[in-house]
Amino acid sequence: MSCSRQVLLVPLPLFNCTHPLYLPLVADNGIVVFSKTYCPYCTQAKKFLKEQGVWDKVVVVELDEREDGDQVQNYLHQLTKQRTVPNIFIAQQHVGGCSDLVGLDKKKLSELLAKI
Ligand SMILES: N[C@@H](CCC(=O)N[C@@H](CS)C(=O)NCC(=O)O)C(=O)O
Repeated sequence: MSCSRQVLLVPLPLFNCTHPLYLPLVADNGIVVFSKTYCPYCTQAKKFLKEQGVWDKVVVVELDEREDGDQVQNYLHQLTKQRTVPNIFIAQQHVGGCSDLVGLDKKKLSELLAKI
């Protein structure tokens, strides 16, 4: 699966601010998926988002392709208490991983997607 919008080496404000929305990538984009290229759950989450017709709103950050991937993953862990990928945000809200995304109640998913 190709990623329509790959963001590589975007500077993220690591360790210097605890406010979630200070993560500008999350603040500025409808859907952000922190991912790893080889991760099957990430592939499944991307497929699900494509099926929802919102792929043009998705920014994917492949942590295994970034020099600062470990730092970003540690930061996400601090921020969300989740260490695994995919780590997904929709409309600035932390959704969780793939199982959380695909398990979202249809109404809740529609409400979130209506905000982006
Ligand atoms: N239940 C999780 C499973 C995610 C998961 O196990 N991801 C693996 C990669 S495939 C992971 O993050 N492993 C730790 C790591 O890569 O640092 C989900 O649905 O997202």
